[in-house]
Amino acid sequence: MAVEIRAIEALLQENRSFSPSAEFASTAILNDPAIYDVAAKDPVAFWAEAARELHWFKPWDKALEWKAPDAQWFAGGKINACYNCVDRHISTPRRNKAAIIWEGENGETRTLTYWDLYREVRRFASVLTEHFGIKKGDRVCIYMPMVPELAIAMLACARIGAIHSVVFGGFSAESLQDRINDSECRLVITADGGYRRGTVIPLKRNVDEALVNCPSVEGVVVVRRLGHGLTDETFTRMHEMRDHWWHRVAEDVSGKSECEEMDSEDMLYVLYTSGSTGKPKGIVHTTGGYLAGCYATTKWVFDLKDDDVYWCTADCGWVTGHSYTVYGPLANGATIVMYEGAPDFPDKDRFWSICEKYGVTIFYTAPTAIRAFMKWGPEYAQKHDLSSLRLLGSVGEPINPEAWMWYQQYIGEGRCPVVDTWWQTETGHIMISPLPGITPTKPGSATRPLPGILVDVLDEKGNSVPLGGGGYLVMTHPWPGMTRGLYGDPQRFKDVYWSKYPGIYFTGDGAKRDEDGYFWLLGRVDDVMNVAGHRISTMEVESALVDHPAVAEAAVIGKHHDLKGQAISAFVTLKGSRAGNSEMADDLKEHVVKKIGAICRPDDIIFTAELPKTRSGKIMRRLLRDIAEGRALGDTTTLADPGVVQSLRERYEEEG
Ligand code: 7RM
Repeated sequence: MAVEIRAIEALLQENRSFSPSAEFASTAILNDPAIYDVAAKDPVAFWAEAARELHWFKPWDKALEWKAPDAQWFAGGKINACYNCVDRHISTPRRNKAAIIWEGENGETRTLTYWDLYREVRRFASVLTEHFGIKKGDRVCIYMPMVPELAIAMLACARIGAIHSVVFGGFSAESLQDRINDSECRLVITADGGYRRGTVIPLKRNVDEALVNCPSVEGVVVVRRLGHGLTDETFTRMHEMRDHWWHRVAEDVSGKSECEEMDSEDMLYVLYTSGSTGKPKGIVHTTGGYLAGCYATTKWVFDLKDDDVYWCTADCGWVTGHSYTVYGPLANGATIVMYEGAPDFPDKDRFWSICEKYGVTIFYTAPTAIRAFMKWGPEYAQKHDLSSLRLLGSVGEPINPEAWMWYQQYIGEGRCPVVDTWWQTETGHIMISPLPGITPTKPGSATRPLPGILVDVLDEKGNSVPLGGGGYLVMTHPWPGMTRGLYGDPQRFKDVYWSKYPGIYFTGDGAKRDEDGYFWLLGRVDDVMNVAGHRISTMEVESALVDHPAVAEAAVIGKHHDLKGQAISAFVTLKGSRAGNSEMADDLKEHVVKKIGAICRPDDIIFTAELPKTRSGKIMRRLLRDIAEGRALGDTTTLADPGVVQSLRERYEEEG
């Protein structure tokens, strides 16, 4: 094994790039590099051609209407996302093809063909309209484990024109409450529970807690996921009138719901994501452009064909689950794999056992997972036959070259192209990524923007930085999946994304371009952390900490972590002259979990009498990062009291 690891190091030393194999390229959906130039000449016409592959009830009048920051793609066109993901396939031989292959954490499996999916979605859409009176434009919150009903619920909303707001099942009752209230959801769809690493996540109990203060919610639909014994008393107390079992309400509706003809610019969903202030942002996506972007990029980047078995490991609570578990692949009529649980349950080979069992051909996951696989060792993958795999993808954070090489060598067995895909909740779909049959890859680089996507790297003044240099990553031309705004907050939308450079979309990421024009992403330039691929704002965690009665002040930073990318470190000042101890630290960690959820639990808490601040009172997180990561301290001249960092550093080194 040592020999093989050294082989990876040697490969890295060579600093080489990998060109698509002739074999892969010859059968790839895209294999002519001319596509980049064709698209660059007329990006709007290029995207319009892609959008024409979808089913439109009525064609659009104009492909793009653009007055920054407001874009309208395919305005005047009539379309339905559910129709494109489900209905259109049942009049083709895909009718009997597996749409969803699902595996629960405890090993049970279910397969739904496109016909099955059609029937289930139609029935649940009837539940929404006939039983609950949900209409076009109403918001519906979905808080569920990764079970087929989650995708069914999303598609049923899309079918009738209701706007879904999926909240990741790992979020706490309070986070759920904030999100429900922000967009005033009328209905919540949940399950009695879900399984994660062998324990039950009490989703319904969290919903009950959240709904104590959600005046807009009229009803709750509950999927029975747990066994009967666990269900009724332990986790689920059904509130009469308000709560309904999914399987019961589905019995007394017609099941004949038809697709609503939506305007291309009608809202499809809202999805909350962390910003640099405490309040999460409701990212809005509309229908026609978003679906066209997801459809086309899924097909091009993953080279998706009819006989593929495609597995994106992202939970539907994140945008990756929206675009690349549900909308993109299903619009392509693909077979998708959906897995409920943890990658190391019951053992660390679970993902590879799933790949082998279902013959997965395309596998898409996050660097944080890849680094965990690396740490566990290649023997878990080597226990399984992974020869069905033909393409690997990565998303969520910068992938370090070692992890990239390890993924390519041990999972792809040197045979599979690796696509490192950069995009955001706000961009809706992949923006920077190789095309696997065309673009040579370099480990650690997302390579270049997709055809039809115009990207630049700017300096502080807005000048384009020449090749070889770094700066702020921006988009200089609208694209079909771009967010149309923040739910109910147009001003914040302008401030956050469109004010740094007028008319240009600011991503919040830093990037550098090498001499070949390849992009190397450098992470966020604002106060947003990336913990195991999840975006968490430092402010959100800080607010949770200062909410604790003993805390006076808190500063939170993301500190480098080999597996998770970043880990949360919190510097805390207690009220009065209290000194912190380990019980207090545990208490604070639990408090954060309760306020926002387990993914936000700080890894370490450092008690300090004072935080380093500028003279204007701004906490200098940059210095805290230097301390936490053991670097020489950067510029301290703007500090109000330079002594603070010195003593903090000494304390940190003692305790760390
Ligand atoms: C899809 C998703 C977005 C932020 C983004 C980046 C980081 C995502 C990559 C990446 C480097 C990548 N949406 N990011 N993908 N950084 N290389 N391939 O993750 O809204 O949750 O996060 O994630 O900082 O701005 S997200």
